Amino acid sequence: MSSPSAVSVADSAPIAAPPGFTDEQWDTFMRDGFLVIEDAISPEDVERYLALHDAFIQRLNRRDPGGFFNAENLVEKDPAFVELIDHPRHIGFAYDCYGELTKLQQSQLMIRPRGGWHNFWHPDGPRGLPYNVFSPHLPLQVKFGYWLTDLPEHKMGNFVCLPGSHHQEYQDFYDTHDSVPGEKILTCKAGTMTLMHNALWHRVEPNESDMVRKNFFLTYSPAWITNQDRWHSDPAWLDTLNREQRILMRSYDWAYDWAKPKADQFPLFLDRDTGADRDPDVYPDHVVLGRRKRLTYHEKRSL
Ligand SMILES: O=C(O)CCC(=O)C(=O)O
Repeated sequence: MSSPSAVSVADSAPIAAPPGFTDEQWDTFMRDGFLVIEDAISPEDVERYLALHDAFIQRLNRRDPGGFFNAENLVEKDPAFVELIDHPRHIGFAYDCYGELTKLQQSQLMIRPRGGWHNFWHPDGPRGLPYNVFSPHLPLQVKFGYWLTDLPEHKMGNFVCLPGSHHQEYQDFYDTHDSVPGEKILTCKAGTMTLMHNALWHRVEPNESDMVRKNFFLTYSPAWITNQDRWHSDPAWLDTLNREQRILMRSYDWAYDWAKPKADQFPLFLDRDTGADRDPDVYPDHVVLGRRKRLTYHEKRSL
């Protein structure tokens, strides 16, 4: 668990949403269900994250120290990872999808060493009644990959996906490790960031190399989708976070707050272009901020 500081961070004024998708990136993401952004993480940050990643692993008393490892709710487990909740290199992309109800749904740290467990083809999200039934176009989860080690070749525990497969509910290769025509085996340099649509079919290559694959995954969703890695966050830990981080963790006492957060949760961000906390001319003035719908980036694009 975390070691929360006793310091409570006072709320600062709302800030403008950091940059997100370019129109071209959005088109690629929606077409392929996947987006690769090279050099998104500076070499200094890659080095810093790797040191934190290694230190985190070393502190654990792992039963299988040579095997696959996945830590969940990473951001609450070590104060060093708190910055990942709302880091400006990716949070604007999540905000473009989920706007004022954006939530960090899962944060993970992974290692994939030689011979470690690696998963079968699958999409993410619910199986029996997938998100696609209700949301055949827009993702209800977006998973950001922070790649901290070079993956120059195949068979290094690479992430593999079938671009464009996020509209196909049934695949014969489900729950197999089969190689399929059209698959993309991610090779990339450390410092690459990827975005994945939840419904994209993906699997993991075996690692037959001596390089240990190290990465973070951060998954965002609307607040009203169930969390993947926690029930609630520790209130003392929440008190150490900045305003945006605290909102993004979406830790509420009242169940319906995940659908209708209380007034103090708005705005999450101001409009990045206008600085406004609300959309103009859509409601009469008496409608208060927390009860207003605000357009997301993709809605504005299709106006
Ligand atoms: O580790 C990976 O590359 C992918 C993991 C995965 O399949 C998932 O997060 O759903």
